[in-house]
Amino acid sequence: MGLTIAQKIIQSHLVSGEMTVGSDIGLKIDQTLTQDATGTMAYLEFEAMGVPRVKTERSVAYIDHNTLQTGFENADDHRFIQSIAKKHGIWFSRPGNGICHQVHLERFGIPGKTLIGSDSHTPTGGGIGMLAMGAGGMDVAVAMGGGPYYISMPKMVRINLHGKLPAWVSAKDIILEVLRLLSVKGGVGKIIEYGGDGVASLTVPERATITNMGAELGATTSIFPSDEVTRAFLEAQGRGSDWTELSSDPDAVYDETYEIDLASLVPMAACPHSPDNVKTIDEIGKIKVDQVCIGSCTNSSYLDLMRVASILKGKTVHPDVSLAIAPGSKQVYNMLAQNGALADLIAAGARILECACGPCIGMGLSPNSHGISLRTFNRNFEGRSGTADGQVYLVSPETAAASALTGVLTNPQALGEESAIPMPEHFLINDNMIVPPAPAEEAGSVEILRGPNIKPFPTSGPLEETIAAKAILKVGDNITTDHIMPAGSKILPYRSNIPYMSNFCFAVCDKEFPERCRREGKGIVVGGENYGQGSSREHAALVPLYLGIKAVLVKSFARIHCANLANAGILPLIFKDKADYDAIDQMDELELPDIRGAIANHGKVIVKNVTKGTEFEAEAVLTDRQRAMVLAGGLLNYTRENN
Ligand code: MIC
Ligand code: SF4
Repeated sequence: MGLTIAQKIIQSHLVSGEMTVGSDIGLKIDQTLTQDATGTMAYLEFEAMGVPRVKTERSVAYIDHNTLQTGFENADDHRFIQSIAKKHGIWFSRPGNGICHQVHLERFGIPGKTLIGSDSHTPTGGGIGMLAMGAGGMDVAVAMGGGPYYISMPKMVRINLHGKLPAWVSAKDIILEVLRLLSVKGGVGKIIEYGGDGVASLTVPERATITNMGAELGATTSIFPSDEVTRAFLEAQGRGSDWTELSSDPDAVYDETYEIDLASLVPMAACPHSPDNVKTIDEIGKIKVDQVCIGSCTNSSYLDLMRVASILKGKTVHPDVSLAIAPGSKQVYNMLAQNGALADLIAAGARILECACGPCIGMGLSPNSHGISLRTFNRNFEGRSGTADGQVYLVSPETAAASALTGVLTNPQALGEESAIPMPEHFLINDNMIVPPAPAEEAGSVEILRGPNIKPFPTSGPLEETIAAKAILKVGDNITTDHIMPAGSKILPYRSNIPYMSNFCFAVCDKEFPERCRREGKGIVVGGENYGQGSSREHAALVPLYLGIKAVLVKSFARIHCANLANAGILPLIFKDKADYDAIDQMDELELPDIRGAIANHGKVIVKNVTKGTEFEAEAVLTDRQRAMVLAGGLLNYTRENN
């Protein structure tokens, strides 16, 4: 039987398990990446493992999230990461060099290789045919130490793209169409592979926009073939020798197949507050716009910003609109500066931000009260922009730029003829902001620089015989990691300070939650479908652990968050019968008798609702390895016990 692209990469990296859907597989990891908001914790965990040098082919530490530096905290963490990188064999991308996913695609990604990153948008690398997955910091630490990365073997989904996009419709509109079709949970447990004759018409940055936002489908990853377009991109990056061809076998078998006619697509937007709340621009109508933000790892490539510059050239941003633009990398920024496009953006009135995540993660540029913000980003979860009642619409760079000029949501197809933006034959290559690690023989003398913001991470003990705790919080469907552990400029600087962060846990849903946990000393969180969607931040598990959360009982989980809970030693459980969710009220007394025995022996997980006098069954969402991990009290304890 023929293989899909992903199955070929999995087969060549398989360390354990079998390639049958749902089985636990271990994969050899060739490359890792971290960013600073998850990196400090990941490197503290890496240090705790006691491995002197990374064992991957390439590991890169990026600084791109926490660049506001409103106090000493971020700068201290950056110095910590830089010194760790130097000592342990990791390349260091300095602040200002760009967003991890954009820079990794430009400078390090290689078709056919495996990559895990402590950021959920790591699948961006699928744009050049990498098997690139988001993971929790602990999993990245283990991979840096040479350990495999474990996932359950995903289903294979094929999306065939046919024909060519019409003028003014772009890659963002393709992925918004996929989100409309499949929803934010439609990709869970699946790898999305793109094929069909339309693929050849898409450049690598366009493909990367699509694989990037596959994270919003909940997919394990998304991937494009590696073809002549990929070769031309790598050659233009001076890395032609990294290219290999990669395609699926003609008789490859997919679990699901979808067809999209590119020519029939129109400009679209994801309306507040979910990336799958997709409507056409014309359906939404000419709503008044207060702010436009262009950038993020989804849409900040050279081609994206050249398109924006060509729309804004010689014009002025509408007086009621604030337009901010963050180029994705120093390479992009520098090229725009050299060819004059930057001058066009500045002249039009754009507020140019540094090459970083910026407003995408609420680091500045929060919209006004009730403000409508059009963003070329990938997430519009409630409150993520930093303004609780901000209304964020996710759009293409073309729609964003057109609307910035008119002051109302505008279909860019109204702009007339679209000018051609050619893919450069040579990108500007200058890696002077990427610091290589110290040679192994000098590593011993590198001092690790630790600031006072770094506090020890919480540890957990072995799983108790019986868990008895209240349903300390009950939430609904699609709870995101931004609900569980918000980011933004006030909280993000404290990613290495779990005690401080705990004051904000679930703040979006219930401000009393941290206080209640402290009073009760322990608790069980109850939730609906797709619990933990969004970010890979393991803080959404470590902070609840610190607050005494013993188990999370929901209808279904998002992949990375579920793994992060197990890594932290918190028990992830799903209702066997989803109707049992309705019968639990917040603060009901719950009991999981002999839970240790049930986890160890694959026994029935019984949940007693002591308050209501009822009882029902739940299931642990754990592989055999994760069972051992939870019994030991998390991945670090498990690794220590098994070394
Ligand atoms: C995000 O887009 O939510 C982030 C910030 O990049 C996160 C990582 C983090 O929380 O640090 C992600 O996507 O994994
Ligand atoms: Fe950064 Fe936003 Fe991309 Fe996350 S989604 S990596 S915050 S640009």
